[in-house]
Amino acid sequence: MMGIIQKDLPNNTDLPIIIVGSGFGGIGMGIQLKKAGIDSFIIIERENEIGGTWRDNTYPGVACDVPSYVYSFSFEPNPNWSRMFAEGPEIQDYLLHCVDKHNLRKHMQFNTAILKASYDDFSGVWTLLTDQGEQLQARVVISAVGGLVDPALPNIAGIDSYKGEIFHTARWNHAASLKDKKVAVIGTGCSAVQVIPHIAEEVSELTVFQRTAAWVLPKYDAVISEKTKTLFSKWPILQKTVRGTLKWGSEALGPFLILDSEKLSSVFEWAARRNLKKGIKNTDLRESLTPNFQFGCKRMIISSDYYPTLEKEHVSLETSGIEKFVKGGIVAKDGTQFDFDAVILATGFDLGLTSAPFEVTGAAGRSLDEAWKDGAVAYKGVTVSGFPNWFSIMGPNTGPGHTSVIIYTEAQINYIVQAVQHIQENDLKSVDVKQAIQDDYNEGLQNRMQYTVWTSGSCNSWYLNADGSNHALYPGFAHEYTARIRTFDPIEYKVCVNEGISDKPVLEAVV
Ligand code: N01
Repeated sequence: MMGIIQKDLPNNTDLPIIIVGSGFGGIGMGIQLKKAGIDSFIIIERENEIGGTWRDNTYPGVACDVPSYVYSFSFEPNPNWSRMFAEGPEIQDYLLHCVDKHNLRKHMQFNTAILKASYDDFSGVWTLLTDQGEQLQARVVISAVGGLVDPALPNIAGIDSYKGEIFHTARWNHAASLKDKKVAVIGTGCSAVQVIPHIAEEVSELTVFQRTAAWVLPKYDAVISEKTKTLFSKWPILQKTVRGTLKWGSEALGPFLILDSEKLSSVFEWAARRNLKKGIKNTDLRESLTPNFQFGCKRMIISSDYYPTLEKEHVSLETSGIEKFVKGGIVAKDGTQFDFDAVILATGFDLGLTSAPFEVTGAAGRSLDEAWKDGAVAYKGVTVSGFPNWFSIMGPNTGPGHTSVIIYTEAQINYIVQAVQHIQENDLKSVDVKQAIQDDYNEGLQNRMQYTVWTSGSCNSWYLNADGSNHALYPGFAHEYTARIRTFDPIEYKVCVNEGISDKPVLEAVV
């Protein structure tokens, strides 16, 4: 050990853990910290309520496209899901229930956005500057800001000149009535496919602007009977079995959705073509809706009402592309001008998984943006070398292409709890993943990535960076990822004891 000046520092228990974000990640983290007997944490939330995605996405038809029994915490099962694929408000209620049950509200600080976080090499303390002008200090920071949060607004000429209603699906304007209005939807991703059938029921005309046709599978949704709910309440093991079956079922289908194999992809392509044929009778329309990329390259979509809606008389599909917005509507690339009362942007999100959530400065004054200039990397998606005691939930390369993201989130939470326990029990100043360990992990991961359908070059998607690399998804099975992240191993970390303020930066004062 070298160069330690004995000065009094607050011990670890005096320094709170700061969790940024109160969506699934932040809430799950709070619950598991409490279960581990750790109560000294604050959850900082920029909005005025918890819920993240499920607070923000309130568009008509919003629902989960992963079965609820597996899109929920295994440690907080809900026997009362009303349907197989719960709708948005029910998922938000579930999260509110989790917060109340575990008394998390007393840990929350709402209406506070973090602007900057910086690490002090000497004290090993993170300082977070908020938009309220506060400076919060923490030994450990857990970034749970989510990946699909900030709406991506399209860069279309003249968009500011349009004078009608215009809003994004994730910022639905409930004050704007669409009843008997001429409405456009731009985009045909998961959000669009959910919203289109719902608004089609009330608008007078609906025009859907499609840039890329998507593969759509039928949605096998079902209402859950009261008898089933009672059974699950009385015998939680039954619900656990259903969760396990869903989880292992999706794992079995994983290779068909992950690997760059035309043979494997053709199985789902066949099912999606069948769904298209069944849903769309008009052959020209069917042709326009036939995708030209390998199944799985973009996130698959499930819906049983999207295609039938497109065949309704007052609904049309526009595929010639958008030239520009004008005051009264949109001019398509083929010159056709459309007048609209309202335009709905279902244009997706700026991916937050692979960029710094705000200005983050780690050890030796290096910024996270600098560390990630060639693409976001982390060890197991959670820790980043040179950013001691900084943990991410849903960080780089942790998204699934075939199953519930909550399985991955829970595994990360469990790993972070162990790391925090290790820091607290050993009164450590910091743990910082070794660069070589992180590099090895990511080299292996990116090697595997070349065999995935996501980087096959057959499509463009939000999974990919501008250079075509994928820093969003995990190129493997969920059970394999969760096994890899099951145990926090301090040997993989540079560990620094908390003996006072070091006269050397933490990175040098390693034991
Ligand atoms: O966004 P997207 P999303 N001009 O990026 C089009 C999750 N999710 O909000 O394909 C014209 O998928 C774009 O066209 P193209 C889920 O993980 C989950 O629908 O790029 N069109 C595309 O059609 C999902 O993957 C649930 O050519 C433009 C669409 O807009 C993720 O969120 C529900 C355009 C964007 O599709 C994102 O889904 C909803 C432009 N300038 C979402 N810019 C669940 O049920 C973009 N597009 C859990």
